[in-house]
Amino acid sequence: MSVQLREGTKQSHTMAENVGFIKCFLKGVVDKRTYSRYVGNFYFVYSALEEGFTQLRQHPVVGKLYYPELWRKSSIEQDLAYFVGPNWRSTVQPSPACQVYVERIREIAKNDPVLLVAHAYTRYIGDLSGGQILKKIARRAMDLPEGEGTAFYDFEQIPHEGKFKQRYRAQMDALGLDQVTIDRIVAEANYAFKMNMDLFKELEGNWLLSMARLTWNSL
Ligand code: VER
Repeated sequence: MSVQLREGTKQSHTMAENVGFIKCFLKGVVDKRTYSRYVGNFYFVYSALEEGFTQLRQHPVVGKLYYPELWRKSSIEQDLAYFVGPNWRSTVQPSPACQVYVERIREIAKNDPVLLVAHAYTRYIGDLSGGQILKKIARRAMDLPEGEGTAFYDFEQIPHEGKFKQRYRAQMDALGLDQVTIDRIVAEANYAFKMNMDLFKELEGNWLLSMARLTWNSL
């Protein structure tokens, strides 16, 4: 199943990398305001995902991928306290695309739990793969002091990201799922990529607005 997931989402991955916000981010163009919206939305996404895995830790399939060392909710809390301030809980809100994403995670956790595997794969394996590059870019782009605002990218309980990914893939392959279920998981992973792209596209609008504001202010 791990190979089918990788092959079956290749095109989505390329599309996600090509959304304007991500392209700018990769070039080191991102402001703190837009970035705090980006991590703010992920706070709600990971909260829903991690709540789902907690509720389903005894589930015969989903329970086999119960790895709290991957969880991002508390790292994102630290980053939001840095970017937004100590009262971030009263100001950070999920965007419309984020609400759709969170609703989907909650719905499948309740009615079709096996599909949660697709969501864990899309986010956590992605985080483990691109995380260190993105951390460097974020630090440089926003001129962040050492150890501030980048907890999202640090997996303190996972010393060897590559080895962990191998273990995770082996565990996915050992779930013993039939082809119909695997196909449904691959389709859900593509939907997860799409929902990520929708989040990024919303931010693109915000980013353009911030740039226009900056230009206007400097005239
Ligand atoms: Fe990707 N990714 N990624 N990625 N990624 C890799 C593997 C991988 C990279 C780099 C890499 C996303 O964006 C990026 C995902 C998921 C996602 C490398 C390996 C960069 C530079 C970017 C740009 C930001 C996004 C947005 C997502 C998901 C929303 C997964 C699931 C995987 C694992 C593929 C596998 O091996 O199965 C260098």
